[in-house]
Amino acid sequence: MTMDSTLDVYYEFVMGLTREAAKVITNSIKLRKTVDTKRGDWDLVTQYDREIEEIIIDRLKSQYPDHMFIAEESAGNNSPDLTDAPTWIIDPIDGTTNFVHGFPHTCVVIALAIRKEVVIGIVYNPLLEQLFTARKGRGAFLNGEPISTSEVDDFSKALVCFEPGFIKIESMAEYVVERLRAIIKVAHGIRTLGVAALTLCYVAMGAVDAYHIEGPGIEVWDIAAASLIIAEAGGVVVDRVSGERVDIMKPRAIGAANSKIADAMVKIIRETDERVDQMKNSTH
Ligand code: LIP
Repeated sequence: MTMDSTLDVYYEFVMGLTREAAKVITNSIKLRKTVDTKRGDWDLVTQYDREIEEIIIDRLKSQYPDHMFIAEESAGNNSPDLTDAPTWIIDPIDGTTNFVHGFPHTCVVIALAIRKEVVIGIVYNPLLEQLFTARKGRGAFLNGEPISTSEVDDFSKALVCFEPGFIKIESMAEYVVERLRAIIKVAHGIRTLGVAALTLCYVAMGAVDAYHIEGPGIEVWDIAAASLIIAEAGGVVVDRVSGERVDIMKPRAIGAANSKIADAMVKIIRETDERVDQMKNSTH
């Protein structure tokens, strides 16, 4: 079998599995959930996150016993390692707070990395029936139709998504507030959805031009699948400090329709952070 046909077999298998696992979201969205808090009240887990993760890992393990797994609810607070082995990277429910509230922007996320490179990405919101998929080198799709990032290359015309929830963390608060203020001043508009993987896919489909996500608990499972989907749709996902391609294991990410928009966002955040550092130094 060629590499491509092996990937196709993995892809077909995991697509069926994603749909099956996502039924748990559909069936439980209106039910009362048992909600546990992880790092803070912005970082939640329910019994359904654990149930979906178990379904996905059990089925993948019995099909591919030599594959590795990095999954949100099994990883706990440990920073996982990514090796060269085929590794399934899973967020059983991304946007758990949305899920808890019945806000219908929540999804199952599965990526496969081989030799540390993401080769399959799937992000599925069963509530709005949005299935984003990509295989390396073969384009990005929404419900089977090809998608591409927007042509906006002027930041003042960009619709930008952002996660302000991390204002709750004292050490991040001023940076997040000031980044938000700076982006609002320059961009066309700002939105916040509370679900990293789906928002990155909105960049991939051209509905959003840039998205910044960074904070404790934002890990490889939030960005692995969608970073391939954005790349295959013609966009970029960069590190907000270097402006270079993001290291999926250290996601302080900017997803953007193109490099021009990504560069503009990197610059705004860098200048804002410098101002906050100066303010903090002058008050000490
Ligand atoms: C969530 C992210 C979201 C962020 C939340 C949380 P989870 O992931 O997708 O963007 O604002 O704090 O980290 O925990 O629902 O998988």
